[in-house]
Amino acid sequence: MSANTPSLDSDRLRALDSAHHLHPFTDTQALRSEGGARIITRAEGCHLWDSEGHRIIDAMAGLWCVNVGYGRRELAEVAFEQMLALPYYNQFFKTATPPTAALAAELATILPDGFNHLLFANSGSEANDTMVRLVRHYWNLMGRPEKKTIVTRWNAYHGSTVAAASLGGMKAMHAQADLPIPDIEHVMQPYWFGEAEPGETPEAFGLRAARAVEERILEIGPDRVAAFVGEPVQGAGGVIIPPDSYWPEINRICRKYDVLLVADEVICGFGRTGRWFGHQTYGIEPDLIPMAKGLSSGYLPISALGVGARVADVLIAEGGEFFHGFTYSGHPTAAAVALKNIQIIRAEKLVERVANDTGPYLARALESLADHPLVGEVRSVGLLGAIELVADKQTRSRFEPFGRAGTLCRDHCFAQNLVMRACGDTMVLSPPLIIEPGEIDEIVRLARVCLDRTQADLRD
Ligand code: PXG
Repeated sequence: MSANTPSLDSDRLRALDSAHHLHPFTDTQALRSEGGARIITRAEGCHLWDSEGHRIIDAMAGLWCVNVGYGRRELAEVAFEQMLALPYYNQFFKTATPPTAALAAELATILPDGFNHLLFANSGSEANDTMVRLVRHYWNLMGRPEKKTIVTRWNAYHGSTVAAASLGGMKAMHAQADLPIPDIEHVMQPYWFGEAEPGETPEAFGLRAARAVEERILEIGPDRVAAFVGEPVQGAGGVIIPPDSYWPEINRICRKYDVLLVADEVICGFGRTGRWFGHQTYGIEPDLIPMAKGLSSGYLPISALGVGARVADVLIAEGGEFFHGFTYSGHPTAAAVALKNIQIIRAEKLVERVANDTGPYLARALESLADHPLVGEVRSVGLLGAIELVADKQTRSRFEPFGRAGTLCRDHCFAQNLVMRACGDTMVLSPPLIIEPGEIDEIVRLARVCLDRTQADLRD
C-alpha cells in the first residue's frame, strides 16, 4: 500500500468502496451482494497483488494497456522530474510545453508517411470524439456539409462518451442512453467464427463483410458519407481478427466513394499486433488514427488523434481556429511519461519481440487448448488472443443463455488468480508485451484448469 493510502484493512476498504464508489460497467447491487471488489494494491511485470496477498497473473495488461508491464521505475522517475519542473501547463493561447512538443514529434516518426500532426486528449473516448468533430469540420471546410454520416460496425467498441458510444456497436450501451446520435450507422462485423454461413471461407466472408460497407454507402448515398471507422482488430468485441480479404477491400471502397478511413488504434497501437500499429499489420490506409492505452502503457491518462496530410493540410490552410480542446490536452507530465514509454518500447525492441517471439509463442500455446471439448476456436495476432467457448465444436452452437459460459470461465480465472476477460462466450487475452514464454505457459496452464471447471459446471 502506498504511503498516501490510509492503512485500512481490506474488509474496511471494501466496505467503503461498496458504500461510495459506483464502478465503471458494474452492477453495483450485484457487486455488493458478492462481497464487494477485489482490491489490487501493487504490481510488477505481468503480475498483480491483491490486498489479501494473492499473486495474480494479468493476461489483460490492465485493460489492454500496460504494454511495457508494471513497476517501471523510469516512468515513475520521469513523471516525478516533470512534476517538479512543470506539473501542468496548457497548450492553448500560443503556449507549448517541452514534453508535449517532443511527444508529437516522436509520434510523427513512428506513424506512417503523411502523419505529421497530432491532437492530444486524455482517453480513447476523447480521441474518438475529437475525431468525429474533426471529420465534420473537414467536410464543412471542403464545402460538402452534407457529407456527415459515419459508418461503423456492430459490436465495435470506441469508448463511453456520447459520440464514442454511438460509434461503438454495443447495443446495451445504446439502449441506456438513447444512442446512437444521428448520422452514425452500423454494419456487420468481420467475425468469421461467429457470423459466417456454413461452408463460407474466411476470404469470402471477409469480402462479404467489407461489401456490407459498400452497400450501406450506396444506400445512404456516397455524397452523404463522411467516414468509415474501425478497429484493425476489434478488442472489447472479443478479439475479432478480420479475414485477410477484409481491410484491402475496405481501403478500396473508402477510396472509391471518397470516404475518410479511420483506424481506431486504441488497443492495436504500440506493438500489440507485432507492428507499431494494427493498420500496418492489415495494410489499412487510414486518414485519421485515434490512439490511447499503450501510448503511455496506462501509467498516466493520455490519448492522441493522428491526423494525416489529407485532413491536416485543409485544417491548417483553411480551418482557422479549431474550437476544440480540453484543459488537459497534451498534459506535460502525461506526455513525458508517454515519450519515455515509447523510448522503452523502442529500446527493448518490444514490437519485434511480439512479431518474432512472443506472438508466435502465444499462438502455439493457445493452439494447445484447441482440443478441449469447450473450445470451438482459438485465434491470435501478436499478443491479442481469443478462445471461443461452444456447446458443440462441430456446429459451433453456444450454451444457453449466451454469456453464461464466459462468465463462469471468467470467475474460475479470478479464483485461479488469472485475469482473463470474457466477451460474451469468448475469452480474450492481451498480456503485457514484456511477457516471457514461461508466463505464457502459466496462463495457458491455468486457462486449461478453468476450462475444465467451466465444463464441469455446465454439465451440472
Ligand atoms: N477505442 C477502442 C478500440 C477501445 O478499446 C476506447 C476506444 C475508449 O478508450 P477509453 O480510454 O475512453 O476507455 C477503447 C477502450 C474492456 C474495455 O472491458 C475496453 C476498453 C475500455 C474499457 C474496458 O474490454 N477499451
